[in-house]
Formats: sequence, C-alpha cells, structure tokens
Amino acid sequence: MRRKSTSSSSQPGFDLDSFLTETSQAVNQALDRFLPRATTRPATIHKAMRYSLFAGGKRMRPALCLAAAQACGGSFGSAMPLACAVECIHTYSLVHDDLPGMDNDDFRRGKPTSHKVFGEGIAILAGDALLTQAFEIAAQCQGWPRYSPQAIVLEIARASGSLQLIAGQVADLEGEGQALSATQLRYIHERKTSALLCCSTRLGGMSANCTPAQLEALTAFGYHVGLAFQVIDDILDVTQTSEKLGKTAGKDTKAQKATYPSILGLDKSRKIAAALTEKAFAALAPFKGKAAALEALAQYLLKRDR
Ligand code: GRG
Repeated sequence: MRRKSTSSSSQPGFDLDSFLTETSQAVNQALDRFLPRATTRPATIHKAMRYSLFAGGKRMRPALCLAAAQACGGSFGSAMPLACAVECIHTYSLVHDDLPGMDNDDFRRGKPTSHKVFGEGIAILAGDALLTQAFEIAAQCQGWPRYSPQAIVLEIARASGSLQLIAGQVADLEGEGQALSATQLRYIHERKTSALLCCSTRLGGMSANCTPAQLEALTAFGYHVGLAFQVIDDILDVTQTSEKLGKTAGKDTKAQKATYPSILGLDKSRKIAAALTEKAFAALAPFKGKAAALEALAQYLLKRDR
C-alpha cells in the first residue's frame, strides 16, 4: 500500500513508512491467526468476515495501539491481541454503516461492500460476528498488574457501546438533513470516531502496564487525534475522488449531513484539524521523546489524503 510521504513529521528521524509497513503486516498475520479459516463451516460467514477485514483498510487503530505500547515501554507482541480486537470492532462498524438501512454504500476499502457481495443478511451477521470476535480475542489477553483482562474487555465495551460508538451513529443518523451546531457536531465526532481511536491508544498503554499518568496522557492524545481524524475525513469527503478514498466521495453533501466543511468552510476546518493535532502533540509531553511513533502518526493523520 503506497502512502503519502511523512517527511513533515515533527520527529524527522522517525521512519513512519517502515513503522506502518511493519505494523500492518504483523496485524494482518495476527488477524489471520485469530479468525476461523474461510473454509470453516459455515464458510459463508467466515468468508464474509475475512472479506471486509482484509479488504485493505489503513490499520490506523492498530497502529495507534502498537505505537502507544511502544511509548510506554511495552512490546508489539503483548499489544497485538488488543490491536486486532479494535480492528475487528472498526471493521464491524464499517460493514454495518454501509448497509442499506444506514449509509447504503456500494464501496468500501476500494471494493464492493459486504452486502453487495454476500447479501444484506450475511453482511449483518458478518458485522455481528466481527464484533463478537473482538471480545473473544480481547478476553484471551494475558492481563497486566494494573489492567486485568476484565478491565480490557470493559474498556472495549464502553468505547463501542450505546454511550459512545453507537451513540455517535444514532446522533449521526438523526442529524441527517438537520442544521447542526458545531457543538452538536463535536458530540457526534467524539463518539462515532474519537471514542474508538482513543480506546485503541489507551489499550496500547494498558498492554504495557502503563502508569495512571501515562494513561491520562494517552487519553488526551487519542481524544484529540480522534477528533482531528473525523474533521480530516469530512474534508476528504469533499476534496477527494471515490477512487482515491476507496469509498464513495461526496456522500455527506448528498445525505445532507452537517460536517465541519459544510458549517465552517474548508479553510477553517483545516485550521481546526491542525489545532486539534497540536493539542494531541502537547499531550505527549510526559513521554519525553519516547512517543516518536505516536507523534508521527498524528502528523500523518493530519496530512493524509485518503
Ligand atoms: C455501530 C453501525 C455502527 C456504526 C458506528 C464507526 C461508525 C459508527 C460508522 C462508520 C462510518 C464512519 C464514517 C465512521 C467514522 C470513523 C471513520 C472516519 C471511519 C473510517 O476509518 P478509516 O479511514 O477506514 O480508518 P479504513 O477503511 O482505512 O480502516
């Protein structure tokens, strides 16, 4: 997968391209091990789960998880089950988001959506199975002195439940065609996007048995990166082609969705994304230079073009 150059990263010595290549490959291999084989009965559901999971996502949530583990002196190996769990949750949310009853989209990750290939019923079940798979993977983690497997499962359940991820989707659906304020939009972004990105970052720290102060710093980092991520996503929706994004561009305007560009314009939206990223950088101060990967990721997410 070709990536935009990251040479503007605030830690010039850090090779983000190599980091992303290494983490994506390791995550793909681990996911392949965690999931039932495509031939395992009933084969249709396992084919559908694998189809969406291996369709070519950017693996940003796992990358944040692994980078956070590294910042706290942990290992990729310890963090890997949690990185895989968040990618399963994320993929489930995309499969369901694309369904006719939600955004009704035909393309995702550069391929026809799950319901286009397998039919609506199997797509719903594939999303359900990916969500459940995430908890199966996370529940098998070793646990750490400060963070039991129960604490890890609770962390993921809270981020993906009806107060966060689902709440964001509900507000997003109910907000279609409405003139939302910037505050209402922030509520949606905090939940539908930032919650899982923040959870991914926190889980990485937890897998390194991070201190409460480190967890607090990772929370502030993940929260702001998550918000910036959605502002950029909204900008890309109006500035990029469907081919580039691997999903249908211009959907927000068509669905009459309030976005930062529609409320505040592109220039102001770009400034907001940059300011949010600055806040994310500031949160990394306690790591005293040990968070090069997190810093480079935040910069990359701000500058991304897909
Ligand atoms: C639970 C049905 C349901 C939905 C929850 C996450 C979500 C709400 C809906 C998914 C669609 C959406 C626009 C989510 C916001 C987060 C976002 C911008 C997702 C796209 O993430 P990328 O760009 O995707 O990391 P890839 O494909 O690269 O992994």
